Amino acid sequence: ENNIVRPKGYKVSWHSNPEIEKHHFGHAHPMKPWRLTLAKGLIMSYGMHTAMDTYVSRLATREELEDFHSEDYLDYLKTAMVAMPDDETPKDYNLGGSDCPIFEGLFNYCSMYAGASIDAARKLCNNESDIAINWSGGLHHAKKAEASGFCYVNDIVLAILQLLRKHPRVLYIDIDVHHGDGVEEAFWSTDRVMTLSMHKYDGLNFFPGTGDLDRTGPDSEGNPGAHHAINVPLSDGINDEQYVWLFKTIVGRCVDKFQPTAIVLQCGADSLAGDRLGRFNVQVQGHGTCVAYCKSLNIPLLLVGGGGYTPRNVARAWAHETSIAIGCDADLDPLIPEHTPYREHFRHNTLFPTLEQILGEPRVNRNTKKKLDEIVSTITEQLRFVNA
Ligand code: V1P
Ligand code: CA
Ligand code: ZN
Repeated sequence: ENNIVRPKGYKVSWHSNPEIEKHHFGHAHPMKPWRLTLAKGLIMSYGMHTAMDTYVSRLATREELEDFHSEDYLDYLKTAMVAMPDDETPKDYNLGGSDCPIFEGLFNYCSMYAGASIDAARKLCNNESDIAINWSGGLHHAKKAEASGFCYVNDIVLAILQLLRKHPRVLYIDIDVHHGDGVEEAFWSTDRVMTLSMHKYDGLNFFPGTGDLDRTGPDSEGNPGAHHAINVPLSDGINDEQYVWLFKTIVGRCVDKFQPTAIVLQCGADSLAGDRLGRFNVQVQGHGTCVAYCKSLNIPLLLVGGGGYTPRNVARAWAHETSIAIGCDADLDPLIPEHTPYREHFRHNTLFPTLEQILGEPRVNRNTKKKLDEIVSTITEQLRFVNA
């Protein structure tokens, strides 16, 4: 066994439930809750569970879900399976299509990942944790009364609403390869939440089609939400060096200007090289450096999951990021432990495969230095309008 020691005077809470992992979106669907089983196996084979406060996720209550979602949408979500015969595909609330299928146990699945994010947020509010982790959450596309992009209930919005009970200002950061549109929309008109998403952007050619650089908040100048939405549109093939430089530069400036009292980091692992739906060349190290940077700010931190469609890479990233949260990353043997469940899934038996091992041939990098500099200077200008 690796001897992972609990950090002194530093508390990490880990919220999970094996029930969540058993749900199936359907065989051709890229979202596999089973990736959470793979991640948990890796986290536990390194012994990291002994260095955290672990909690079994519970179902969010109806009242908690109604903090954001409409009553009619929740009613429909709860009864969809019973009401709809198999041969009928309802399109109400964007449910039942190929992206957001209705499957067995859907409402329990949604209520449970939401319950975990709400509990995690409460741990931070009570000062019972410094970092709280829910890898089953991070479902950033869900709207008040609409499912979207594999997301039905927006656990991030619900968690931020909890944080806002205690915290004057919350910074939301989203490193999923997709635009965090649902969270951005929910807090569009407030200056108490700043949303920052980095994502692949190519107009309507890449889901969800929003998140251009000039989407910064409500246009009307009197609206408090003006300038509080930050979007970093990227092209295919961005590498660790560029991604980490952008992340530290932009997050650093946001923290200076906005002075958040809590941070929520959505760690979507579809920004990693080799992802089934992603387009970037980011590696486990670069993805993890974003988490390490947020931790270094010493502000209460909520880590949630999100996308991630190549399960072995999702598990590697979230296990590595759990170790960063605990502060034991330097103690992990990069060679995956012999007794790890499903070890055969981790080809090359390492936490940190090289780009060549992941891809054979890396994706062409379409992000020029000039474009990235332009993004940083535009956002720096935008932040001149932001005060704590
Ligand atoms: O592109 C679309 C829609 C379907 N068209 C009408 C437009 N959907 C995407 C959804 C991606 C959702 C990402 C979620 C997250 O940000 C957070 C959990 O990671 C989509 C894609 C794609 N390549 O973009 N759906 C599917 N692929 C899909 C493929 C097979 C079966 C079902 C869905
Ligand atoms: Ca994103
Ligand atoms: Zn995504």
